[in-house]
Amino acid sequence: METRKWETIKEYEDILFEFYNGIAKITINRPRYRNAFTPTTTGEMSNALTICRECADISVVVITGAGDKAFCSGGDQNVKGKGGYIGKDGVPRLSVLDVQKQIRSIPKPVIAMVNGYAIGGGHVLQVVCDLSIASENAIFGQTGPRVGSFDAGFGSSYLARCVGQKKAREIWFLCRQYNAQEALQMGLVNKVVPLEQLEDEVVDWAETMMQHSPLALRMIKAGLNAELDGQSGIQELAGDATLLYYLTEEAQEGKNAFLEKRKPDFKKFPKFP
Ligand code: S0N
Repeated sequence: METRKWETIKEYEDILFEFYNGIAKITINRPRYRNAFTPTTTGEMSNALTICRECADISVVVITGAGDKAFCSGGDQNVKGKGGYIGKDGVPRLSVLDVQKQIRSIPKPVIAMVNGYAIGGGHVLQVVCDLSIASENAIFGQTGPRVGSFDAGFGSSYLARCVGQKKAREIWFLCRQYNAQEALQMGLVNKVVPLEQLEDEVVDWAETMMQHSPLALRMIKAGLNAELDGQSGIQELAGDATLLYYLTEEAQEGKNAFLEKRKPDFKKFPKFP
């Protein structure tokens, strides 16, 4: 196992947010509760993901949990109230949904580094990541129908895209737990490694992707999402197309002509077959 020096990007209460060689690592830091999340946790994750999106030095995002027992055990049942999870302001929220949307829409690869239990809303978190690498001790499953909750959004529909409709229904209806090898076989994760090799493996995958064209990775992510995400998915892909268009001389000609108060000359630009 390689020792690497992760630098703190920003201090938070419930998460660690660190940087190493182009990789940002968000660690849910509540091992006492198997890294269950509260509105504070999800609010901080949202904030960190916004920084990951904005910061050009960050190429890949890794999400994990502190310790060697859990990735995340979902919503903290101690603060579950009527209408959602009650934060310090006394307002019930389901704010992990915002985190899920950010993970899907950030135009950079997000890797779930699954280092133990990924259960309930914690399991959905690993499902929505672009790639999942698990340690041999990782355990996967949904508990919703047993504990009075469910995720009928990405946690069901995207899960079914990963493992198939029958298996997704089994996972939700029976609330069983699956070990890492079973998760690998059903397409829930990309790779399983011994716990002590987990971070090395994740960093290796991140560094491999960082050798590739960031725009190509961005477009592939947007394209894979667009097929599933309806109009919001198409909006992401279309936004990327607009970004690329703005980089062309053809788009510059329109803007320049307007500012120079002349007619644009678009005839000179090629019409590719
Ligand atoms: C993870 C499990 C299987 C680990 O078992 P293990 O190793 O035997 O440890 P325990 O002794 O059970 O736990 C150690 C201590 O940690 C506490 N703890 C564990 N999980 C939670 C939790 N989720 N909330 C609060 N505390 C937790 C234990 O209580 C224990 O504490 P002490 O020592 O004091 O006894 C096992 O722990 C387990 O099954 N955990 C519960 C998993 C669960 O049911 N999670 C909730 C599932 N539901 C959701 O996540 C909500 C869905 C959701 O996120 C969502 C969906 C759609 C829209 C919005 C939302 C949203 O909620 O925001």
